Amino acid sequence: RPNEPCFMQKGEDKVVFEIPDHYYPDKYKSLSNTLSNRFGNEATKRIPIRNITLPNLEVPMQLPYNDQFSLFVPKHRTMAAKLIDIFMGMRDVEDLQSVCSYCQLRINPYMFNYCLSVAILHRPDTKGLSIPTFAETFPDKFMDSKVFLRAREVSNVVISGSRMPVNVPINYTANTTEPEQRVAYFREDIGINLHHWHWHLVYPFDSADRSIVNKDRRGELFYYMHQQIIGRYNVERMCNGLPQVKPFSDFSAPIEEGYFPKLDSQVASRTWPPRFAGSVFRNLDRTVDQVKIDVRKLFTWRDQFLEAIQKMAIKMPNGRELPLDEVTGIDMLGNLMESSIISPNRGYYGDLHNMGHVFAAYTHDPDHRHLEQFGVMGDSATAMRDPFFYRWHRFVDDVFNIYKEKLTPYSNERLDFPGVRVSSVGIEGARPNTLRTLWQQSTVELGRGLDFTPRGSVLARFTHLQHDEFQYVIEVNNTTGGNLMGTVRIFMAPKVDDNGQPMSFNKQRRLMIELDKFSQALRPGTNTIRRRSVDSSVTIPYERTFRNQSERPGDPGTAGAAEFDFCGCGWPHHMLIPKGTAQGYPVVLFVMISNWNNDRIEQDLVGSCNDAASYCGIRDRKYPDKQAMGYPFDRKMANDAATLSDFLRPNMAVRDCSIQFSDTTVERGQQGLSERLVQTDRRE
Ligand code: CUO
Repeated sequence: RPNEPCFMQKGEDKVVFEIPDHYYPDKYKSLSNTLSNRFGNEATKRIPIRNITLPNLEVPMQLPYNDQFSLFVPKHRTMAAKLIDIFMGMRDVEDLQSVCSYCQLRINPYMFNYCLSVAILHRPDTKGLSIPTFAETFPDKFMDSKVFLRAREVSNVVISGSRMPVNVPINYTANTTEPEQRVAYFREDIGINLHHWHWHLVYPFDSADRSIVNKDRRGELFYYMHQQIIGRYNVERMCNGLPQVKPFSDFSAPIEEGYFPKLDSQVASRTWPPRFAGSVFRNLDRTVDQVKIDVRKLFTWRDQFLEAIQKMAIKMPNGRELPLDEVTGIDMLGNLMESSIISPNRGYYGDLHNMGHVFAAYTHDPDHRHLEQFGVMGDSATAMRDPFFYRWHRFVDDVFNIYKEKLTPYSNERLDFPGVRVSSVGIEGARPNTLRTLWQQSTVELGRGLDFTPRGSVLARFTHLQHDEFQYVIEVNNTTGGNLMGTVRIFMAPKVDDNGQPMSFNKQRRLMIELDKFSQALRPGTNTIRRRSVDSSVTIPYERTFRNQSERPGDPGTAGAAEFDFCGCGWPHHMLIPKGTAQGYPVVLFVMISNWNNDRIEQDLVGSCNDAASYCGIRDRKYPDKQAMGYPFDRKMANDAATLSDFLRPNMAVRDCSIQFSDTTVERGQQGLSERLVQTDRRE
């Protein structure tokens, strides 16, 4: 916790860290005795901190303690990379703990938290260690600032233990005059923003240890995970009568969408700046952030991408050309676009995606004359709140899509699984082939991230979308006479476009959202596959998104540690299914069974976080599917008029379904079907 040296209180535990005197910054030195005696005789545990030769922290200390920290600002990235390297380089956990206790009062808390999280995630001796969810450490990044005022009142008036949760309203950033507000429940969903923050934690931009950055198919996953976000957002918009999001491809055009986040930074004691409707990207010259760049640069970089895709080859720093082939092309483009230190040629293709975030984050103060910090687009924990996030990432996705459209459409051979016929797919729930969505209220602990006394638990109650759990039922016939292994791929897309017209395959494929993917043994003859929605390879359960320890039995530090280890990346399960409409929103459910022998990656998955692999990959492993991400919808069909039914092969099936939204709110735990299925253990 920022501003709080050398002790920690969790439940009944009162822990004091015995910090070497010279670790205290000057302002705390005179207090060191008082601080280390904070709990007096009540201290339940005293942890001596090892006195070590401290590394040089000059670079990460350049960021002022109370400033905001952005992964998208190149200078911040460099400082963070240095700190990550320091944390990664510590000999053992005790030395790491020692350097952390020294850093904690000196290094910007956001940067400290990010770098320590990256290190915990990547050090062999800290894997499996539980750290508090980001929403608990920095709740100010995820909810209305008024909540903290009320939390302060509550904690002053009511003793810990009998406090009622503070309510976070579902709609607080605009009223219904703003059409974009119809999808605020998606943009401002705490779980979605946590997923995105986690994703960028698992895939950091910069570090001297390239292996942290250079993960298997990282660039391709950057493309695919964000492609799916845009697909899901578009489906959500269509459910709410909004057109699909428009790409932001003319960098000199005004941005129609304004955004007023109503977040306050508890660390910086500042309100996050808004962006007024009609703002434009302006040339940046901010000495504090070492950012000096013209908007023209974005056009140049974009044209260089388009040129590369047109030639299907990228320029390398040595002047040679490297072909964009169908296997590694998207990975190279993703790395160039993002970009991270593994970009094959940052000098030429620049930093297009990151700088889009930076331009958007500084429209209100491009030269720092008002001493303002960046807007929500500048932080991976908050960016998805802003409607502009989706316009920017739609542009990014359009560039990738130009490349994907140039690939030869999948041949029959690449799609079919001879001898396997999927005769039907359907949904089993309260009503067949109908998905029900509704609102649910859940709570999250704020106590940890609140910087005021008296302490103790303060819960915030927030409202989010939820669905009734269901099962997919797939009937398959294996006519080969022998045993087979297949990969079951389940997607969903709207039936009709924004104008109510049937869609061509080439339009619909970009709205195909992945729901699940798993391998499956197929006996000779008829097989009935039942698969529960809670087992999705896309999502993680609520408990993991929020790591709401108070709801879980047992000591997370010992028994059941695997449940609590640091696998926070994964689409939040409560957002698996789009909202639908009160009348029932028509969607098509698609299933394909491909030949596992062509898809499989030989690797050992024991002990890894592997249940949200579709959007997050698997920690320390290869992406567990050899096919291109998004297969079979990542390429177009040759005939622009063709529809999904023209695409179907015997190993595929579709079913018309409908998503019925009911405008009621239930408390977590009160939702019959959903809870029953969630509570059965999803890790067999
Ligand atoms: Cu995740 Cu732009 O990459 O926000």
